Amino acid sequence: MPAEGDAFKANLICAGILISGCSGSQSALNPAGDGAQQIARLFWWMAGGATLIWVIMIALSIYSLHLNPVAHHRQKSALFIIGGGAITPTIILTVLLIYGLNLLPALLARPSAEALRVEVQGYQWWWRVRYPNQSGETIELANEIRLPRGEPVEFLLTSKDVVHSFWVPSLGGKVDMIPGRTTHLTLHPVKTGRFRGVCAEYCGASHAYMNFTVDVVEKEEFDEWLSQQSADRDAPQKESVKNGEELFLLTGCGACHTIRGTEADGTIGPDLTHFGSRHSLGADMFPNTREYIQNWIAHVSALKPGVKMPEFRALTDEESQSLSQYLKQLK
Ligand code: HEC
Ligand SMILES: [Cu+2]
Repeated sequence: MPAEGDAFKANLICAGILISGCSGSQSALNPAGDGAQQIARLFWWMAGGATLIWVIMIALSIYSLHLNPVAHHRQKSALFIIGGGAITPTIILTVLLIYGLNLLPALLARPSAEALRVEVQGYQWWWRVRYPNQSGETIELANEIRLPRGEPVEFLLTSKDVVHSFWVPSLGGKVDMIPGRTTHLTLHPVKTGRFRGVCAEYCGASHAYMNFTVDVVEKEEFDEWLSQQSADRDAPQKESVKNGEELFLLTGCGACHTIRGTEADGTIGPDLTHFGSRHSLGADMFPNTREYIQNWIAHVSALKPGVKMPEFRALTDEESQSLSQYLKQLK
């Protein structure tokens, strides 16, 4: 039997671990967007209501233990049971329901026609992202999203295979991505920072590795980023980069990946035009470093279960190194 002090310490550590889940870049209780703030408020009201009911129930249980076990007045007991067991919970739940339903119109409202609209398509197990750029073209990115602070942005969501769900807990609610349908979600970020998005609907072996990041930045920074991402890849100057690009095309990577400005125009996998500027590799699974990219190319099935990219074990070390070097400099 552990001493009482040890038990207290263990409780304290557990509580600390639980509470630490309430902060950080993926917490609905640490809101950085309009929708998330309203959802967090609803959560706190519900938690408050539940605590109140819990306290009353415990108090009544303790009180009942001290009652004299003799026959009680029938009518009074019936009143107590119906009042406490049916009427009170109905009133509390109805108030919470009305409060919750009241939030819906604002959460579901679609922004004006001028608002930024971003298309996101879910795939097993990554995200295709399309932005309209300043000159009215649609550009394609993957696995990372950037948003200007202080503006509502509408997401048009769909899936290319199974049902996924798009959720950035710090910014707003979650919405299913359904094959053959387009669903809508409006996010209105109010704080800058990096937030984490997840797939919130079990979608197969690597469901847990289907994540993305959302960077909320000031409007000027956003515009600059978008115009940089709209450009084709920089034409290779150095010999090593030229070789890397040639190898990329020769190896057949271009059958599935697009690199704008080259012949690679595949659409099965993520667009890699500016892959080197992403923070992560494999839908927020690994840091985007040369070592991880090299490993990814040679052993991808061991790294991400069920991944829809073949591994290229036949490549020599020099070749996969050259490819990773090439991909890393695609800023
Ligand atoms: C049959 C299609 C296919 C081929 C061929 C292919 N890939 Fe992929 N690739 C994919 C898919 C699908 C993904 C997304 C995997 C995931 O994250 O679940 C991917 C992901 C990647 C990523 C990570 C992208 C990101 O945003 O995180 C890199 C880098 C990559 N591939 C490089 C290559 C290279 C280099 C080659 C050639 C040696 C290649 N791929 C060949 C389908 C392919
Ligand atoms: Cu998914």
